[in-house]
Amino acid sequence: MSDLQSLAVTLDNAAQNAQAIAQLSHAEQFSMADAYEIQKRSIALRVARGAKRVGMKMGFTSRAKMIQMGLFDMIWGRLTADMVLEDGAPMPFKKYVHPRVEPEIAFLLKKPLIGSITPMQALAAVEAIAPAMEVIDSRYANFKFALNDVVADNASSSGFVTGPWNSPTLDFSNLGLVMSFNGRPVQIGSTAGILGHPLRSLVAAARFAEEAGEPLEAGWIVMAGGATAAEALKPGTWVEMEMQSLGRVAFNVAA
Ligand code: OOG
Ligand code: MG
Repeated sequence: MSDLQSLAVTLDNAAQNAQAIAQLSHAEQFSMADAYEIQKRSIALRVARGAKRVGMKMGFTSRAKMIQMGLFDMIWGRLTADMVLEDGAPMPFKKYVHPRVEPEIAFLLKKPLIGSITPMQALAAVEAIAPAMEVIDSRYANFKFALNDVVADNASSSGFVTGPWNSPTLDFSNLGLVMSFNGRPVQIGSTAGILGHPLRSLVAAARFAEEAGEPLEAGWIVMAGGATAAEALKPGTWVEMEMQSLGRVAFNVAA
């Protein structure tokens, strides 16, 4: 089998060139531990080029996402500064293979978190919460993958955008949300779709951080995971997500 480093390079190249590749698991056998090692190494290549680590994303934290992708275990990925999209700004479609968007909620941390913690301890580390959208873009052809493939591919991370930051003292357990394309609703849901309460996603993130030996740091953003299924993006689309009480976040898919 190819070594983990060469698989990391393959994925890093696919992401840089926006070129789909075949699922790694079709040609290689690798464990979930190997998959996270490939992810770690491929992000290290990005960081070596100057991309700063800015947080962590959770994946498959809702039934809607699990059912859409046919995978039923939580996963996580690493967020870097080059993935940040600006609220209301153009999103450069050409930099992606086949991007999709999903509504999420973002946590901004004011204290580090790691290990087995209670929801109360997780909340105490949150500076602010924001309505957010994640742009996912699998580096695999046809957006098809097994769990080890998608973990190696940094959980399809490619972009994220956060809206206004709000106090975490407001109850965000069940906030309605509507994601729309050019004013037409395409996904309707609630933050309760994320593990029944998005705070559980942050608790799980702290546990994953311990497994990886990489604490969640103050100043980092944690993306809680899609509350609904993801929608494919096309150029010429104004994408907006409004979340009850928290506000709205948007971007424009440029040609
Ligand atoms: C994998 C990433 C999942 C989420 O929010 O559930 C994810 C994918 O669906 O491509 O980002
Ligand atoms: Mg996501």
